Amino acid sequence: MATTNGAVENGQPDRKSPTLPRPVRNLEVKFTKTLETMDTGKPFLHAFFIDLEGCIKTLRYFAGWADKIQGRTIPTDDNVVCFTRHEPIGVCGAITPWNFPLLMLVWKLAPALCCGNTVVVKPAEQTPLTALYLGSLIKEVGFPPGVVNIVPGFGPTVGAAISSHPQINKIAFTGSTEVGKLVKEAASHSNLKRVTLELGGKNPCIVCADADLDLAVECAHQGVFFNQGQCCTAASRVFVEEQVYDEFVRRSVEFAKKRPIGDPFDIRTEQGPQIDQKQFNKILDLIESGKKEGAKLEYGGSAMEDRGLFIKPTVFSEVTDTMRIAKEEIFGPVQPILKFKNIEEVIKRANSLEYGLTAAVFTKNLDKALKLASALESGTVWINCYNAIYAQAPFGGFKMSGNGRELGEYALAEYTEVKTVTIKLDDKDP
Ligand code: NAD
Ligand code: NW8
Repeated sequence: MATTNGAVENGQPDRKSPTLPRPVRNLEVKFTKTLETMDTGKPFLHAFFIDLEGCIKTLRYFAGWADKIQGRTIPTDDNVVCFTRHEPIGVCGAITPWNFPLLMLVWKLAPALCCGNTVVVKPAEQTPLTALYLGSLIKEVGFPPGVVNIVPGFGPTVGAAISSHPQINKIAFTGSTEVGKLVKEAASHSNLKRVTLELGGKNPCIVCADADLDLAVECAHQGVFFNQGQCCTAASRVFVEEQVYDEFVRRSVEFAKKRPIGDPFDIRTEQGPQIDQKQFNKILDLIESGKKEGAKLEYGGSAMEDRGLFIKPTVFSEVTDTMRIAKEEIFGPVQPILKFKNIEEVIKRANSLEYGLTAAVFTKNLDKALKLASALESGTVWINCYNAIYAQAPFGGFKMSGNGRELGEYALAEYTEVKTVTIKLDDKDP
């Protein structure tokens, strides 16, 4: 058992806190989630149970890898000893977004450090607080100076300087496709630094007629509205089989109506404000396009009249593939629901965009589930669940949703260079 001051008892270290007494640690946990809510407007309980929990799980997972980064010995047809070393890449840049400020940073920081790299981090200009606070904790626990460097600033200045820096050997970026292209371009024009990108998605969520409809409605609802809709994984194209379409729409509207919106520090709140005026305007513009292009507005469709950057949970039915709301990343609380007739058709439509981050399938039929899991062009396919993200499982995009993988053992490959060492042995008998 661990003691309250984090000391070792019965030979078991207190894994939660190797250095700090528990009362201090609890204060820090509280402070971190408070900062994230202040900075993003995301509900306090989400900041605590999802963002902060996710950070802790990711750090623990990669801490476990730190003494297990090892190469291989390779047999050849020659008289040599051949082995590989998995060496650190060196200085790694990280440019992070505002939707999960600390979590996206930790997804980059943890694998970078456990592979022996140093890191230069630029948090999003909208949300620098938790990164800076983490910096103060890193200093306090005694990291050597220069291992983690936090440089807040704007994209075109600090972000561009990191992307084009000749002595930064790798960059990990999460954000828009547009800026992802700029980062890759700057990397190409400078030193061909390694680039991993985690960009957006227009993620299909496919609900078959044989699905558990209660489960599908709730997962699709949380899948699109979670984090004010500001998720790269947002279920922003819900394809529902025609037999259950009307019932699915009806129940989805019921869910949207009940979604508690308001003060992010109120523990009942599920939805806070959007991140800023620019995103708010973009979402309202897309909602207007949906109305104009003939989608049926089932619920919401506007900002909350009495408050700042809050947008009503919005549900559109009768959405077709050519509408802007079915093609563009909305990054807001808007659920477009489309109808499909058969599996071959929905596979084709789901795969028709250049995005390929995640997909979800709701069905009780195992054959159908596995067929869809292999046919869908995305880095993740969730079957009968949503946002099931684990530190152990790789996460990343097919096609224009990104390059490379974060999390899991696969992430280690993005933070190491493989060196082959070959030793010629003496051919004479010893
Ligand atoms: P963005 O891509 O501009 O911002 C992400 C990060 O990139 C920030 O840290 C920003 O400062 C930095 N950046 C901006 N310009 C840069 C440059 N020239 N060089 C290097 N770094 C630069 O995202 P945004 O403008 O805040 O949001 C726009 C859209 O991006 C959203 O509507 C959404 O569709 C998408 N987005 C996706 C994610 C995601 O998780 N994949 C996160 C945020 C936004
Ligand atoms: C890292 C993250 C998680 C985790 C749990 C629950 C709901 C939503 C998300 C989530 C380690 C372990 C667990 C989520 C997080 C980021 C994005 C979208 C969804 N992550 N979670 Cl971009």
